[in-house]
Amino acid sequence: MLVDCAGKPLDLSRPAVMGVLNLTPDSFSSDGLAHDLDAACARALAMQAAGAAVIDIGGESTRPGATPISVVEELDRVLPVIQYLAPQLRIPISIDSRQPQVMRAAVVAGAGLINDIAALRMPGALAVAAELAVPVVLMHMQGEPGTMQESPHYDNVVAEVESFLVGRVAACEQAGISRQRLLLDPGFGFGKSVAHNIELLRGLPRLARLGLPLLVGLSRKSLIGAVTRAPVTQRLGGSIALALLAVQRGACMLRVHDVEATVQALAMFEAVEGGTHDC
Ligand code: 7PM
Repeated sequence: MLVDCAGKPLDLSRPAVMGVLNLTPDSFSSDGLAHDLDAACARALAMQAAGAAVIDIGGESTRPGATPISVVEELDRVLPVIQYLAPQLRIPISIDSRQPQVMRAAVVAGAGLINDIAALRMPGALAVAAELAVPVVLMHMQGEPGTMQESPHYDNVVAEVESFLVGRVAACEQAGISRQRLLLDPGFGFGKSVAHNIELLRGLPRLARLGLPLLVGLSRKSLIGAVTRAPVTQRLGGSIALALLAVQRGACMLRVHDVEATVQALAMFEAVEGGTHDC
């Protein structure tokens, strides 16, 4: 399946990698890119060369406990990078934002995809996404980034994530956003305990049966730290394992920090499983 991202094609017929370019100064993956346009752009080009299908650019930290930033500050962080990078990349840029104003400015600046951890629940977001006519990732989150990890609760995490996503797909269709433009994401780590995350990964095939492409973000997440005790800088092995387990269960896009290693792991997965895997 080829999805058009504002003129740039995204091939979802086989598992694809979304490389994270984090422009928040405090994030565990920012790697000091926040204040260095050249370094940020070099990183994006390197991720493309390593086989990324999309570059995800975000300026708001959604780390548990993070303090919210203003729209102006978010725009200041992401717009220069998008403007500079979009003409140089052959792959699309996704804008990781909950704010409709940021979505619009980013797409005008050259982004081709919206990645929204709030699944277009901010006032005005549905209308803006409908108007921009680019693909949208709808992610599940219980609570708000600042407090979501304090006491996550579900009776059945897979069923509840599924019904939330089904509801957001309906809201999108009602707002004039066709299903063809939607990707779904269970939101690993967003208002979920370690047990919830593992249950959700086991239940991924059920979400895949909704018939829309599934994106997952498991790279470096605290789940790996909880199981292995590895600090955030040393979670590559766990991240690769979770990436392949997710693809095996129906994920068709992986949001990762380590593009080269993930692309290599996927190549081996496909060499063995190729053909049998339906994305
Ligand atoms: C602290 C906690 C810092 C979590 C950074 C993060 C996802 C996402 C993020 C995801 C989609 C990170 C996350 N995670 N967007 N944005 N899905 N669609 O690991 O899982 O970068 S932020």
